[in-house]
Amino acid sequence: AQTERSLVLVKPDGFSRGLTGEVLRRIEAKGYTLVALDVLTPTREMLAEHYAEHEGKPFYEPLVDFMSSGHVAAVVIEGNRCIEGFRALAGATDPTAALPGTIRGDLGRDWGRKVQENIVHGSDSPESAAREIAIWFPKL
Ligand code: YYY
Ligand code: MG
Repeated sequence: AQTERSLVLVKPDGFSRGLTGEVLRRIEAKGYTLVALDVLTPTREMLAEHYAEHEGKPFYEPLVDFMSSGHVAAVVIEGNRCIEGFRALAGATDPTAALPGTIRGDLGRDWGRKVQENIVHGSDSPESAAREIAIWFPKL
């Protein structure tokens, strides 16, 4: 009953820095299963759906610009409580404040740009996971 899926993205900063393997390594080392993988440059339309909850916020337009600026790796992971578990692996949104030991804390920093580039996205609830997986993997 607790088996869940979560949508993970390696964002353009993480992908271009060659950190996709490191992110997948941490997910697999934690014990979660990879269910689907894709590499693509997301369209602004996809990102508008994905980030609908943030529309109108000051960081929204820079976020869509950044996320559509290059390749991302989209991944569906599976395992009991993997939504909470991956958020713990990812660490806090702000990579400067994210604790060492987390993906953002170990691998991220403030680059002085308009939006926080923080390497990964992870769904935050079962409802968002289902909604997001349908956007990135419509055939799943
Ligand atoms: O779920 P999480 O990625 O940790 O943060 P959200 O609050 O959902 O924000 C999505 C995305 O937007 C975040 O990863 C970076 C960016 N962002 C930002 O640039 N500045 C903020 N004050 C809040 C979020
Ligand atoms: Mg979020």
